[in-house]
Amino acid sequence: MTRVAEAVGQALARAGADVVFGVMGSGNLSVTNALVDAGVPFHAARHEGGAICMADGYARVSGRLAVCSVHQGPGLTNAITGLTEAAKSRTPLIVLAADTPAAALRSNFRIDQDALVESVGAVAERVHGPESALADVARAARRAREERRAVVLMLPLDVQAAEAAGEPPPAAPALDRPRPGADAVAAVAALLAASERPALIAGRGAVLAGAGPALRALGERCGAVLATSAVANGLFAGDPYDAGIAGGFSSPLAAELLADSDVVVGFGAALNQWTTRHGSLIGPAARVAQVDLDGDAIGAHRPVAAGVIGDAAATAEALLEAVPERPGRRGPALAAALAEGRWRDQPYAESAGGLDPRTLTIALDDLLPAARTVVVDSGHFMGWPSMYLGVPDAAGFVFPQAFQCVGLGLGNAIGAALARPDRLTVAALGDGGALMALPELDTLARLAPNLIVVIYDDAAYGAEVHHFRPLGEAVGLAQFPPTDFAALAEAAGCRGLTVRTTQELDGVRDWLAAPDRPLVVDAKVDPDLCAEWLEEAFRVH
Ligand SMILES: Cc1ncc(C[n+]2csc(CCOP(=O)(O)OP(=O)(O)O)c2C)c(N)n1
Repeated sequence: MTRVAEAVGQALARAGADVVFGVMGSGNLSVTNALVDAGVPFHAARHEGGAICMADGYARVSGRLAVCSVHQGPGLTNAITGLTEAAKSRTPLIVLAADTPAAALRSNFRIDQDALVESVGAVAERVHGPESALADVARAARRAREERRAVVLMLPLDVQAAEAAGEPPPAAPALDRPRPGADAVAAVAALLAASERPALIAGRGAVLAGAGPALRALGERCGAVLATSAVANGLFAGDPYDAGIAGGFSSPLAAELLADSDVVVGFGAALNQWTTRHGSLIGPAARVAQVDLDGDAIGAHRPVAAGVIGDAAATAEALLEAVPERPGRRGPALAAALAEGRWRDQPYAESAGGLDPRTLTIALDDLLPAARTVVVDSGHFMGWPSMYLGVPDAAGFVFPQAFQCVGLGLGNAIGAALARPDRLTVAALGDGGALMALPELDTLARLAPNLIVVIYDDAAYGAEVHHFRPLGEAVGLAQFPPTDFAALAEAAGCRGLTVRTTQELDGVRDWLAAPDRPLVVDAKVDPDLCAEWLEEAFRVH
């Protein structure tokens, strides 16, 4: 007899599940075994909070469907923080969550799982019964993919144990993204056709749509500078008119170019406070247009002169047909300025109070192979890797910041490393975020030899220290004695290296020559150096 649990695992494999991360419990072992038997690789995390982040990072980098498998009740609650990030970032993924039987009213494990996951923006789906099970799986997979949602598929224990029945639903046709309306495209085309200094800003929607090539061509057509929100960093890598990240991490030249633009068009970008530096990167006379699949996103943060509901790639292609060839603001002088206008080209006064994080990051940028995936946790430090480490493309940058949550970086990095084992994965963490993800040092040692963790270790929740100290507030509660991350790493089976000077990065060079185990670099950075972007963000906090 085939039970529903097995049939669900098999159906999910057929629906395109590429990988499964999880923590085993009695409620999810059978379905996960079925996935593995159907050829889907399984990777064990040590905490569900790690497993969901691994699935998120894997999906972001591979563009394929990742699954996270958890036990009912506490297995799911442990995954909720990472699930919130995935849901807010619109990562297409599936959480397979066991659930208590409807009649088990007194089960210790019982919670309202549907309400819980819906409250954080994920989609609650359910295997309702043996007859509907295969259709339920197909619907969950389709919603994850087509709607770009984090879907939680509930698997009640009694339904799992029942005998499988029912036929697979007929194969669904592939769907094209909605084509933009002709009038809306014409309105944006008219703005670009009249623009002297256009800028195109791409966000995560553009990355998910694969809009990079069409946007590069559109930029060329109308003579625009190209920029991305932080989360889409890398989308225009190598383009001579790529100004890099728009927002707090913008280089001085990028900020100047963006603020001086007469037309700004966002593609799958919210144009929120972060991307516009609280509005200051969009000049008062600039005309703004926004392209988004979600009508609610258009004009949400700033009034727009034109809006298009449509896929970023399809709309960029439609605009290419409608916009005449123009020089816009492009020319050799601008290309030359951009080539020398990166953050690492800016002079700075080296910090006197310990390792300068800029010097550290520039040295790493030189040392580490260019074929890399950079994954950044949240905290004060997060500007350094985003601003000073180059990335080869959008898949080479993972920025799980939609929930502004500390501690998601390590799990995302392990998932990213499994998605792209051909590239070196660089996990940039703060000491606070590293300690929140500590159980996954064990997973790191088991699964991801080609991964370097760089801990910007200021022995503090630096973001809080730098926020409150200037206000005269005591910050001792956010400061800690030193942590020996190298020893923790070695104990978990990784290599550990403590770095106080750039000379000590020789240990990284040695490791790169023979990366047998992942390397954890504990970089003891100057705790008193406050990043300019953070100072500025706090001024308007
Ligand atoms: C889960 C979570 N807890 C608390 C916070 C508040 N918070 C924001 S930044 C930060 C400090 C993070 O410290 P660390 O990882 O060491 O990075 P640093 O700021 O020192 O560079 C904290 C606690 C948060 N954003 N997320």
